[in-house]
Parts: sequence; C-alpha cells; structure tokens
Amino acid sequence: MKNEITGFDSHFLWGGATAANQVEGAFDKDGKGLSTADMVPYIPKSKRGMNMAMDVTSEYIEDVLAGKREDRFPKRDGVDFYHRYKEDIALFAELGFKVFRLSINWARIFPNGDDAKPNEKGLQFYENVFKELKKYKIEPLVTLSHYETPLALTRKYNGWYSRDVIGFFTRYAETVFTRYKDLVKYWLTFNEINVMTHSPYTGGGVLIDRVPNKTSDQIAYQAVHHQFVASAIATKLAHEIIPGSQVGCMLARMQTYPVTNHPDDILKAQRDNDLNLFFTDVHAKGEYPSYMNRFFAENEIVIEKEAEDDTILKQYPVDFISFSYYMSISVTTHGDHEDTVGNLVKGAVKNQYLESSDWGWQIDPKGLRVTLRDFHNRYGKPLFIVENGLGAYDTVETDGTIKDTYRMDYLKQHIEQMKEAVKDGVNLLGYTAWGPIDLISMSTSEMSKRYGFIYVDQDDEGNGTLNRSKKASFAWYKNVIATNGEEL
Ligand code: BGP
Repeated sequence: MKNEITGFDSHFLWGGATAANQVEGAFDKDGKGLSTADMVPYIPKSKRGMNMAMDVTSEYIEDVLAGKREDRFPKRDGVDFYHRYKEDIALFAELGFKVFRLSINWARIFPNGDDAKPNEKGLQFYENVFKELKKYKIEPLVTLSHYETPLALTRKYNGWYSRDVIGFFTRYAETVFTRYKDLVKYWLTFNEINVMTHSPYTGGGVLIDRVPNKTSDQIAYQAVHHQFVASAIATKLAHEIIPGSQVGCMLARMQTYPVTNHPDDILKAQRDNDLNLFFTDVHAKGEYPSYMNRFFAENEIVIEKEAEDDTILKQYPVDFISFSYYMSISVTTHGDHEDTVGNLVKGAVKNQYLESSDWGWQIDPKGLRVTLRDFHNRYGKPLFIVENGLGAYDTVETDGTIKDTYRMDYLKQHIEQMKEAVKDGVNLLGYTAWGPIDLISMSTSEMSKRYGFIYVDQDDEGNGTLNRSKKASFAWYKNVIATNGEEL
C-alpha cells in the first residue's frame, strides 16, 4: 500500500492577526476606559530602549494622567480600525481569509475592569465587527487579553498581581461568551502569557515598584498563576456557554538553541526552553511541571495558591496550543559572543548561520518546523500559529507601489517549513500572519515597523491620510490562500 504524504487539508485556516490596541484607535470613544497599552510612552527613536513598556512606573502613570508629561498620549492610537473595519474586512475577504484574529479590548467592555455593568457601546462595536466577518464567512479568532488590562485595575489592584482580578476577568469572559455565542467559536485567553516574566506591566498591568520587598520574578510568577487560574475558568465557561467552542492558550515561542555542543550549552538551552514551555505545559497538562520546583526554590519564589487552584487547572486544560513565532534564540554558558535581539531576550547571542531583521530578530524558518514538531510530540494537541511575519521598513515608489519582496521571502520560507511539519504529521489548525494591515508596533510603538500586505499611510508621529493600499505581497498571499499553500 502506498502512503500518501499530503500538505494542508481543505479546512486549513489561513488568515491574519491583530490586537485591538494596535489597530483600533478611538482610545476614549463610546465609553472605553484607558487600558495599560494606552500608557506606553512614545519616545523618539534616538532616546529609545528596546521595550518601553518596561519603563512604565506608578509615578509615570500618575504624571501622565495629571498632564505633567509631554510624551504623546494616547501612545498607540492605532490605524482607525474602529471606524474603518468594514473597509479593512472587505480587503481581508479579498485576500481570501478564512480566519481573522483580533482582540477585544477589555476596557471597551468594562471601562474600569470592576464595573457593575458592561458598556453596551463596546459590546455593540465587536458585535458589528463579528457580523461583518460573518458576511464574508471569515471565522473570528478572538483574544480575550492582548496586553490590554484596564488601567483602573492596575491603579486600584496592581493588575494581575492581585487575585481579585481573576473574578473581574472571568466576569468579562462570561459577558462576551454570552453575547457572542452565535458568532465566535475560537478563543484565546492571554496573548503571549510568558511576556509577564519579561515585562509584568505589559503582560498583566503589574507595577513592580508597588511591591518593594519582592523580586520581579516572584511578582511575575504570582501574577501568571492568577492568569492560569483565570484561563482555566474561562475555558470552562466557554465550553458551557458556547457548545463546540475551542479555547487555546498563546505563547511567545522562543525556540532556544545551544551555541555549541558543549554539554553545558545543551543543558542551558534545555533549561531555557523549559522556562519558555512552562506556560504551555501548565495550560495543556493542567499542572505545574516538576522542573519548576528547583527554579522556584533557587530563586526563592513561592506561589500562593488557593486550595481549589490545582483542581481547576487539572479540570480545564486548553483545547489547542497557539503561539507566535518570529525568531529563534541561541544561548551559551561560555565564551564571548555578540548579543542579539537588543535587550528583548536576556543572554541571547548571535547565531552565525542566520540573518537578522532590521530590528535584530534572527530569521529562522526551520526553527518553526522544529517548534511544531516539538509541540506536537510534547502535547499531542492541535496547534495554531497565530503570529508570524517580518517587521520591515517599506518604501512607497513614486507610482505608489510597494515592492515588499523581503516580506514575501520571509513568509514563503516559513510557510514552506510549516508544510514540511504538516507532512511530518503535525496537527496544525491554521496560520494567521501578524499585522495583515500595517499597525503600531508593540515593542517600539513605531508605525514604520510594518508587517502588512495592506499599507496604511501614517508615520511614526501619527501624521498621514490613513488611506489603505495594496503592497505587492497582497496578491502573493491571496494566491497562497487560493492554492491552499501549493503555490508559494
Ligand atoms: C508580539 C505581540 C504583538 C506584535 C508582535 C510584533 O509580541 O503579540 O502584539 O506586535 O509581537 O512585535 P512588534 O510589534 O514589536 O514588532
């Protein structure tokens, strides 16, 4: 008997991914409260570190609110998706999208996070968006929390460091599940949940300076524990309220390689991979992995849990695993090596075999295949690549065209490896390219770091017509989808 090894099946979900705070704008319209993302400072490039969200402090927030700072505010006013969603969705439909990933900005629904009643205008906005998607048979994939904790929860409770936030989040989740039960089947709980340990403010609206006697790691892992419990409760609620719904977790995957074959390097890479996979391990297996006991002990981290937490985690694991993938990381225990990816990942060194993006992210399509194979073997659950893409400077030619061949090359190479992984037997639900329409960068707040197939006329200072136009990659991705990944 001949074995057929085929590529993507006919239900494969092709599409694109965004986040509310990076596309919507209208940060204070129709009853929306401020969210943590609205406060990230816009700092001119010359004065900039890698992730400005790390610089947010209690004092900074109070100063901005009191009008004492001159940094632009709001910091990320998006690309006006709030008013132009019909035009944008029509373009996604033209691309042939089967799925569109977006987030609900929690502060549109509960402006202060702990309000007694939801904000109807916020609920109506997303209902309109989901109905518009339905018109074109595009399946929404909705992130409940994409770095958008209501700012009031940060000021009042110190965000996810407080256990109280579990209750506010699950009420928000219940509200949107109930309202959109006929419109949305696929949900993600927390975007890149592991970012909490890199930047607790970004990941959970947590201000380290408010807990002076504890280490940043102690604070971050406690906040993440609260998110794990909230994620499990949300999974339970989704299954109860929306029959047939699918809930996933979401990880910023940092595939980590040893620089040499020195056993110390191998062990370091393995340990760093564990620290990254800890998050998906808890979500998928419903318990804390034993390798974390030593890490917690050595770093004097004690997680405060309630009696029922372990049972909740065990009872409601996620249905699928999703992740973002932009680059791989290389680490070593010895020798001098050139640092890479700025300060984004501590201790990451340059991999001599890989090229880098203009922002120092090391491009590694085969690393995507490695990750897919690993995840498949480790979890045995369906996988979903919900972010991947190349942030690049685009040049508009005098005739208005944009020849972004570099973007097509990047995506082509990653999709090729994704196809190989599927042939290896990996169960992959879909692929949503990051930022199908240009949007505000998460790590740098720049507009000029672009990912889109659709160009948006806006510069780093927020000037421009906001007109949309098609880049060369538009027709290319359209054909990829039309041929189900056969023609790349
Ligand atoms: C991920 C975030 C996104 C997104 C992307 C690209 O970490 O989930 O929100 O922005 O990275 O990053 P950047 O915008 O910094 O280029």
